[in-house]
Amino acid sequence: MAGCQTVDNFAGAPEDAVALDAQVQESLGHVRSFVDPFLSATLSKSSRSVPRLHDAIRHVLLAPGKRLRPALTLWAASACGGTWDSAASAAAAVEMIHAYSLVHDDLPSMDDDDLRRGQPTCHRAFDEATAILCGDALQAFAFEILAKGMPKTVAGNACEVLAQAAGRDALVGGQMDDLAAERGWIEDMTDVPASEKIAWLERIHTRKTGALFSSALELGALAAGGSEEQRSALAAYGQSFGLAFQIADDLLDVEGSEVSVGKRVGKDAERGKLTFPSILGIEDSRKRARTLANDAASAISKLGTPAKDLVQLAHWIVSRNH
Ligand code: GRG
Repeated sequence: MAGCQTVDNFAGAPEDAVALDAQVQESLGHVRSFVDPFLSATLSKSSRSVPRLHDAIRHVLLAPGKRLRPALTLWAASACGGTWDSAASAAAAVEMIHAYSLVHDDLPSMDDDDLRRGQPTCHRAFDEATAILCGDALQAFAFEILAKGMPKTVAGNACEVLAQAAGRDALVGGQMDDLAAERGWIEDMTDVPASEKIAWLERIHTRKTGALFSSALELGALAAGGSEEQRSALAAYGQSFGLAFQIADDLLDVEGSEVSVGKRVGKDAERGKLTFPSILGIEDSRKRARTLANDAASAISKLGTPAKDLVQLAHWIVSRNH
């Protein structure tokens, strides 16, 4: 049963797990076939004057990731009645921010990982300095293509949305909080009640992971000229989706295999890190993830058939094994 665990991992979803997996894999395949050539062409158009940096950027950006964030952007654009072409630069920009964050997260001074997306991390394939610069370049590049590619009337707004999601109160701040907890730079949480630990964990993940997902949806809606109602439905979807994704990611670290996940697993427990399974246990974490996936799907039910891919993705995200 490639790509899925069991049907009861996503109770409430409309199809059975195998069919859902096949459908979502196919839909994500369409996104990849659209986004990867766009990313590749965008990189080729850019300066090749520094071959090592260019090679490092290609190594990380074109690696076989799931392309979840571009999918959210393109599917949000579709859900608002827009075209993929109008949202292409936004989809690429969000993937660039994501790729940079993975490169920096994998560095020896952060998570110190050797494997990412089934291949050597950037600092392993090249060297640490190159990996730092590769992340820096990707971050700047994201804003360049967003500013150039979005309709002029919304380009400034789009840059603000992405900057907030990538910045000190979101991605970077969430990463800082995560490091602070791991390295004992904050008060010991051992005797804190479970409900407070969960609230704290949700705050970190909303910043570290959720904000970029939400910005991906918001950018798709902006590119498509979505209405206020469509945008607020997508924002509610994004909030539940982000947490569902994170709980599923924590579960994969406990239950997944390195081969299927494409990165080292079991490291949260090794480091005594606070995670949803370590606080709630496996079964309750799974239940919470399923409830969040259902909440995400309900939030966009009023968008109808054009939002079908987003609904399926929410259910799939909590049943996947990679
Ligand atoms: C370095 C500023 C900075 C931030 C790093 C991305 C991140 C923040 C940390 C990565 C560690 C981690 C496992 C975070 C939780 C979830 C996550 C972002 C998983 C990877 O995303 P996927 O599953 O990956 O969408 P692919 O490779 O499929 O794109």
